[in-house]
Amino acid sequence: MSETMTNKLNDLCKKDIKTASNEELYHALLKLVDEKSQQQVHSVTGRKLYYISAEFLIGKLLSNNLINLGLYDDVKEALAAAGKSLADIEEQEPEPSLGNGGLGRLAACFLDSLATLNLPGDGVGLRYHCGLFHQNFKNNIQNETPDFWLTDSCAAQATDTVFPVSLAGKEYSARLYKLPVTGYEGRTNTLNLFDLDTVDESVIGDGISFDKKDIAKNLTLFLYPDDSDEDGRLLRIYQQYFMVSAGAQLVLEECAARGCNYHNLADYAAIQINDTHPSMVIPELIRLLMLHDIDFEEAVQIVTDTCAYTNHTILAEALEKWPRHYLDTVVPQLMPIIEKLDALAKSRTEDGSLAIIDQNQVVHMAHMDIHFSHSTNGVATLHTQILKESELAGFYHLYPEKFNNKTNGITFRRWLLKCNPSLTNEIESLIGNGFKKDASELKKLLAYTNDQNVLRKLSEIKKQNKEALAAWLLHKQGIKVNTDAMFTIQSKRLHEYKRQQLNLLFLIHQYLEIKAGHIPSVPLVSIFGAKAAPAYIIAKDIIHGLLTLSQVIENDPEVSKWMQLVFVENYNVSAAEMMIPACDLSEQISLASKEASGTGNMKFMLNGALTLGTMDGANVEISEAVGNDNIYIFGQSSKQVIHRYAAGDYCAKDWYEADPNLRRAIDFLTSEKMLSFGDEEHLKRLQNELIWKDWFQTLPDFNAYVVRKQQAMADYAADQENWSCRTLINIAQAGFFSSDRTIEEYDNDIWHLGK
Ligand code: 26Q
Repeated sequence: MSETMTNKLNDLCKKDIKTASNEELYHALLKLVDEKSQQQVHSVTGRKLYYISAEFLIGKLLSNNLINLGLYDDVKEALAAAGKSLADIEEQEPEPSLGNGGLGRLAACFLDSLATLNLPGDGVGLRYHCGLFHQNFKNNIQNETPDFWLTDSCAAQATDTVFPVSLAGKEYSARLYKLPVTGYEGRTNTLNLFDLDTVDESVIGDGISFDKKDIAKNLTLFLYPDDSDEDGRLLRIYQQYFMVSAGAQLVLEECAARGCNYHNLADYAAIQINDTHPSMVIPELIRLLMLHDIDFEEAVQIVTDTCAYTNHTILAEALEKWPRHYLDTVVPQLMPIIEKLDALAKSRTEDGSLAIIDQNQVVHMAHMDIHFSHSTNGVATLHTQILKESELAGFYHLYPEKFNNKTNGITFRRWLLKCNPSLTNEIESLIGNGFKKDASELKKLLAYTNDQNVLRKLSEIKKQNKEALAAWLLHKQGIKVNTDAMFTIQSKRLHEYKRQQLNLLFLIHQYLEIKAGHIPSVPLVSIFGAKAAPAYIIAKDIIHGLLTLSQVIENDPEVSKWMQLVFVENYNVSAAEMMIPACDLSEQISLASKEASGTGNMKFMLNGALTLGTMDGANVEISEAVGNDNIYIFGQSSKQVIHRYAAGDYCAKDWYEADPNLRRAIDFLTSEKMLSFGDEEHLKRLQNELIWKDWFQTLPDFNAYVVRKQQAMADYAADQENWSCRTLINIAQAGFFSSDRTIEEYDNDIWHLGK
């Protein structure tokens, strides 16, 4: 009842909400959420999950919490009656900057699903003051500035709980902050974030630079501080150990309070290690158990039974390995334990490649995880298969029973209910609201594939979402886009393996074709969102190439009526929520075998975009779910790619020379037109990279990509109703990709959580 809600909000505001400012209303709503969510906090019996992760990319929380707590409609109505808008109030909320990409967003979706499924599962991470950098563009180049997101109103609540953590022989105090995590008609869990009281934002200098040695002041300033020098790499180890030592102490304290005697820790706690960043929790827990008079052998068994590890990448350079002297410096107390674990690992196998400490005195974090946890999982069927067959084959032979797959998922509360209310309402009017708790019910939509009214409605909703995105782009970046065009979007971290550069080459090709008088079947608005790691030079060159081309197009009226290139500044969760519902064609064009899963692919599908993608990661499962007619697949298979790598004879230059279109596009990077807006050093370096290196085999997939994308454009132009029908099939088949399904699988196979 909105009248009761009006009274409630008047009370919380201590004034008539008609006269309250958006800021006052924001604080009132925070209190409302807090009260309601506290009612859903339950005590725990049996096993409780601790999901330890360097990232939790949670996004803004207010609307999401209102939806989960069943308050959204009443609040919206009460506000509307007072002439206020929830969207405006949401503007008051800073977006938490606690993550970077897929792994962090996955952790956030998992927390939502755990709470929704009434499972006891808390997050453990760090309270970064500035998190990931804020991105802006100047002269077509990415600049990084600190993101001071941490204001009083949004911060997780400080507690009196403090744990001692020893870093490089000095004692520090890790303070616990708690953030409630609401579930959709479920329970309230907690995201536990640790921080140091002495961290000082004023030490940040130019851009995001700071004194990397002053640990007391800098420890939790940034997520993934620049690690191009040794001090930066050491800082990452400081952060990781701080997180896991405090986390391990929290686990032990909570379990003891519930009656655990530590010998039976695995009956009270399940710990999920999200990639290798929290791997030191293994030796740290062993160390702490030994301080409680448990001998080494038993401690190893307890920890193995408690911990499980998720791998999110097969890129060798992302598998963390540290020179042992880094660990000697930062965590000397762990080294005797890591050495004993290494000896134990070596006693289990003759194969030196499975050692924790290798001959070069390098410590392999993933190896420690696999030996001393009871489960190792990949994040999509293909990814797990590649781990078993190649990347981790030696481990798979040693421990076949430990390996399992858990295909990623996304929470439909944020990625449908919250970000696409019109589509949600339409679905509800067709199949009822059961899909909100059981995503497999979306299949009921298949009954409407021939219903012209429904198909027309879907097109209308898409068009409205495109208008909304256009208005947002105009407001934020002063860019006007043509909403009659087809919208194609590639939004994800910038990385060579994800191949934003392939998209760039297509757009150059398209530009040159239009200049040559070949008019495309439909105007195209090509949208990007991506941050490049500050020290990743080629990634920044790719951004430069895209921004420069964008200007070339914009300044050419003959072309700009047919194509536009928009790069969204500072891509984050809020931007994604605007972009994804407006997308017609979802670009998932990584080099096959390299993208572990992808989760953006699932979000676009759920919101009625068709996928243009390679047979990589979860794209494979998406293509199986929707069938070949409802997805645009192109490019080499993972087998071909792996074969080409093994043969070691890939020569980009041969491809450059053999294909005139490709050559023309690559040459254009340093053309007069590009140089009139762009910088020669960046563009030349990018061009050379493509001709002489091209580690991620962009060139062999170029032609297939162009053909497939133009096919999609022609299909879109030819028959809107048929396109709409295919989007409906994608939505209907998206149920499998709910993180509720993923979490149920983790619980059944790995965690076995209590209540
Ligand atoms: C590596 C070395 C040293 C320090 C940091 C890192 C580092 C940092 C971040 C390594 C990896 C990451 C992030 C990885 C990530 O986001 N992976 C993505 O995880 C998603 C969820 O499983 C998958 O869907 C994506 O395919 C995968 O790329």
